[in-house]
Amino acid sequence: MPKYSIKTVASLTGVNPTTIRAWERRYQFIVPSRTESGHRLYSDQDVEKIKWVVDKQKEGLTVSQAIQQLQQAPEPEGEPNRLYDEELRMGLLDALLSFDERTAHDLINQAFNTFSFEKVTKDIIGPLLMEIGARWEDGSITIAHEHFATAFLRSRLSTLSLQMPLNPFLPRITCVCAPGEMHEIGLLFVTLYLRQHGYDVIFLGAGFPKEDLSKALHDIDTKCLIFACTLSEHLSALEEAIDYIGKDHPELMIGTGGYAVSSEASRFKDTFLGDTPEEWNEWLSTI
Ligand code: B12
Repeated sequence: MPKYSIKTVASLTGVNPTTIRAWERRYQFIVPSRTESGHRLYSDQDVEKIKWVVDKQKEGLTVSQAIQQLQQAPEPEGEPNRLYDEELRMGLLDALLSFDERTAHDLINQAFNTFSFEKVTKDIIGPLLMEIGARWEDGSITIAHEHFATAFLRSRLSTLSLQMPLNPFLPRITCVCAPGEMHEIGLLFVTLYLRQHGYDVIFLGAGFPKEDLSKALHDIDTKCLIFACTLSEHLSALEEAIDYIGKDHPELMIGTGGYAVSSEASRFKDTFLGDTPEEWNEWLSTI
């Protein structure tokens, strides 16, 4: 829980406030919360991270080397973290279902501060959205709650890739939902996974008619098009789109994925990327 002012952090770590602010701006390895009046508030984890950098500097590492090591450090296993991610997930769900955007920002900052991108998407955001789906289905929440939650998560997830460096030797990929498909968060997870691995990705989001997509692809210099489909009722439209675009862009590699495709994997055996990052990597290596 955020509780220390920058002055207190400076005295706890021996790093002066100007340097702490500079490290935040340059490396984004800590994202403090804010008080009502906008003052920074830091958590115990933030203080531990700054102390880690100071110790590594004493061992002769530069600040950026120390922070890189910190971000690559494996997630500490065991009970404290599982409880902490559960606490964060429940807190974030409550905040989103009570339309409390400020608390939701604080909690998702803490999540990205404490855990890797993979863990936050897999163990916090994914299950949270499943819970929202179940509550919508049993009528305990409205579609307005679902829209508020997804709009918030979509905007926070989209900003993540700003920090992800591009590998110019990798092909550009275009990601879009199947025609008629509006579930785009799963595809956004995949897009962030690709960007984290250096791919330049054009994210087109919710589905639209195949004719418009095919026309636009003449303006997008891309080697690969990846479709997402969550609802089985959109699978026929997806097959038509793959056929239509395949004829108009014979050089384009087309991939598919998502809940509905995964449930009928044999029907999409020529294009299905698989269900796990390992299977995605194998498919990507064939582009
Ligand atoms: C958010 C949401 C919405 C939002 C979507 C907003 C947005 N911008 O994305 C809105 C409000 C628009 C919506 C609308 C509808 N929804 Co809805 N929705 C959901 C909800 C709550 C979360 C979906 C989500 O983001 N999950 C999190 C992501 C990360 O999980 P995921 O999509 O499965 O993705 C994972 C994998 O599948 C995979 N993956 C996903 N995409 C891809 C792509 C590739 C290429 C690859 C390799 C992998 C991959 O990786 C991801 C990470 O593991 C689900 C509940 C649920 N159980 O999922 C219901 C749910 C999917 N919706 C449902 C329904 C019925 C609808 C509506 C028909 C409701 C209505 N009557 O209006 C409409 C249909 C709209 C349309 N035309 O598509 C049902 C579907 C039931 C079914 N038939 O299967 C669900 C299951 C709710 C429920 N419990 O009944 N929905």
